[in-house]
Amino acid sequence: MAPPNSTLRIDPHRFQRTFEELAAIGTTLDSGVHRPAFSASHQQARQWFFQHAVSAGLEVGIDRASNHSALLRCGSPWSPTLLLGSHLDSVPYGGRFDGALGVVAALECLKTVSENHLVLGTHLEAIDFTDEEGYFVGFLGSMALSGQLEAEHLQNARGARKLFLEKLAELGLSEETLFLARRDPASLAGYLELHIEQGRRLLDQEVQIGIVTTIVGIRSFRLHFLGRADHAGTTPMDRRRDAGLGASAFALAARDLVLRDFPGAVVTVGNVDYAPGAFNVVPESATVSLEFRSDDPGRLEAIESALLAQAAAEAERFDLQLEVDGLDSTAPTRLDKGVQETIARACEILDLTYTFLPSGAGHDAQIMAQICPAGLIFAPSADGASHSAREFTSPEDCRNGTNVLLQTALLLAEEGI
Ligand code: HGY
Ligand code: MN
Ligand code: MN
Repeated sequence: MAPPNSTLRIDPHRFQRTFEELAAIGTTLDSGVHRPAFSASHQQARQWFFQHAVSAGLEVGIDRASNHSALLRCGSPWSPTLLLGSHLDSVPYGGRFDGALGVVAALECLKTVSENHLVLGTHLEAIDFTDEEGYFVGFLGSMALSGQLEAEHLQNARGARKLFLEKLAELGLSEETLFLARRDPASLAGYLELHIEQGRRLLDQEVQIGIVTTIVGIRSFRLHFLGRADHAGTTPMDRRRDAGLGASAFALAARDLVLRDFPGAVVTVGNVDYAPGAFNVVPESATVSLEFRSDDPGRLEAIESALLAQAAAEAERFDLQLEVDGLDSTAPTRLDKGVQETIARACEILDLTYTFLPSGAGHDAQIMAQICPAGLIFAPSADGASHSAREFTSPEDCRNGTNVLLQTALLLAEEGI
């Protein structure tokens, strides 16, 4: 017998209107978005989220880590809450689907359940997590809500710590309040997230939905190559201590090392900051933003050791000092099997093709999976593009993904996890 409410579907036109409204906030000329955490455009998007939720008759709330939520009480007062979420912050000059799809889809699910007056075994909460992209601290909001945030994460903020504290203060928050955002895991029935794949496997396999099995582990460091400022014209090439050469040699060597010794893992030098940064001064220092990922904890350790040894070797080669700051470290995570199977059932109800696959991108789902059953649903990305204005997912794929989120939520809310 078909589960109750298995014929329920979202309103695709309302979804699309809502999505386009959000995409206009912080939009860039090439139809990307620029909404780094705590920026004016990010705050504007969060206010939009609240206004939209209130006008849909939903309760709204902000926790002490500035996670923004819309709540639909549709269970008995003591029912647990099923979280449907993602994030409204973006990478600098990113795409309009990363994170936003999941938040708009969650809102649409709550509206659909509300207007059909369903009574479920759980409440439903659409949540927008703070700083998922780690502009300051990676997965800040979900780390705080899940009780995993520690003082050292804040000390090692990837973005400038002073600016981070100022942004918190502007919101009436502080480092201390962040820890008060912790939720009792017993109050949560689970966590579901719809997200764009940000790769091209669904596209290449011509499959409509991805069901994520594991999420990659991520580590990041800041490497300081320290040399000596000298005159660019009068300092012979063999008498320089050029920090820029150490950084550049490291970036190339890191790529070769991972390709050769850790196939399938990835390493990225996302930024190098030279100082003093003038045409006519040999760089005194070069600060490297290093990040690497693997779905295997043991390999992450091995990659870290190999890369830091490589950095030390390049520093020695160019007669430089090396200082290493450890920043983020997120473990590879397996997602709940039962939730994966429920997502598959939702796809079958909707007659959508699906496949199980790992995620090379990090997600709040891997943080929430530490305290409750979590599931992650992928919608296809055109050309696999993401973290760029080229990001695109068709209205049909957005609609399919949101209906899978809705049907999965209904199955979990009615049958428990
Ligand atoms: O970097 C990531 O994988 C994600 O977009 N935060
Ligand atoms: Mn992202
Ligand atoms: Mn994302």
